[in-house]
Amino acid sequence: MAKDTPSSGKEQEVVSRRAVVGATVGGVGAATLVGVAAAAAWPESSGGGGGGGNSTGGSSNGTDDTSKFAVWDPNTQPPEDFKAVDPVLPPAPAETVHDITLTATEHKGEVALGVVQELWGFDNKVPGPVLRGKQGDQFNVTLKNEGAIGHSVDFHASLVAPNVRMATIQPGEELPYPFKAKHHGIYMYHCGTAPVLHHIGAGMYGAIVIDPPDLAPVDYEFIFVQSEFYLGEPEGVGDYDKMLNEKWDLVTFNGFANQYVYDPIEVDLNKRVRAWVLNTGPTNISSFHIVGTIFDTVYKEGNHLLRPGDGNNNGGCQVLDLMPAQGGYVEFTFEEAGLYTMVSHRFSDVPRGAAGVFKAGEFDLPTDGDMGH
Ligand SMILES: [Cu+2]
Repeated sequence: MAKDTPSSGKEQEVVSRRAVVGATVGGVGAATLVGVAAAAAWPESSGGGGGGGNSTGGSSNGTDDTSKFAVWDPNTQPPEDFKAVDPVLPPAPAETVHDITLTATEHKGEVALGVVQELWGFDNKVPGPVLRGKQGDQFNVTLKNEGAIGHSVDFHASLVAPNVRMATIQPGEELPYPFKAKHHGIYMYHCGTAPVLHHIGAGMYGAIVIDPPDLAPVDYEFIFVQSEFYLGEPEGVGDYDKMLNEKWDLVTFNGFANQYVYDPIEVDLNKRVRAWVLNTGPTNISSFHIVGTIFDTVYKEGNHLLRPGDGNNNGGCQVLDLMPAQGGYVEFTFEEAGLYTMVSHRFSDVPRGAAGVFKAGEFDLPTDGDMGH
């Protein structure tokens, strides 16, 4: 189980990455990187305001009292020792049979600097643990409910009878969910208990990666799960009326607004990087883009759309577009030393937290903090 999660045993790696940032930029902190990497994209204020979210015009979230909701101030500065969730995706374990226990719980967690919500999740994580195997592997999942309300799990990577395997179980119960991963891809899993929108919106989702048989070796593999949050009261659960009305407050990669802006991902130049991306929604779209790069390889929903040598005459891709529950990967290299901002190019989501930074190679930070993007 533990070996299937990207966050296990990675603390040291995070620490060393952070140390390199400090050494390289002469102790310039995460707050400076926020300004340098995203100055033009950041609002002076608002963006995370209560009842803000997707402004589709006219629709009400059903309450006049938006003051009760938690609010994220996007100008909040991270502590110097801020550590992002490790985005490294470890390789699939050698075993072909994966015995996995997933525990459904409710817990308190921070989704943006200073914003704590009651989260419904798997293994006390939002997103839940990343699972990985190869095409043809057997997954013997056991769902345990250690929460206070009914939950369930729905693996999009499985071919099973929903009324049997995806049944809601009550607190204290458990349910076996065995399946064979017959089709490769990056799939969503989520709680399917009614109202599903509320359970997913409160955090009950995760990714399972089933490697294609011809997956080429790369220098770095990362995974980014995009999801949006609909802030409820401070330390309360996400607001269901906001979810129904598509008024999200935060858009995050791996469950925390701007975390890779505060704690950039370090890579060497001219190395091949693969970024797996899954959009778990529950409702928003994703338009994954990295400023200053072109993707030369794109895999989406079980299919290679672009790959060097496939006869495409050096075609390039700027965005991996993902509807809710879709996923794929892109590959690219950084050719010049610098800071490369990743975003969802649905740009109203950027001031809501859908941004991150890759720090490629060694360089001196500019002093005026303007990247012109
Ligand atoms: Cu649930």
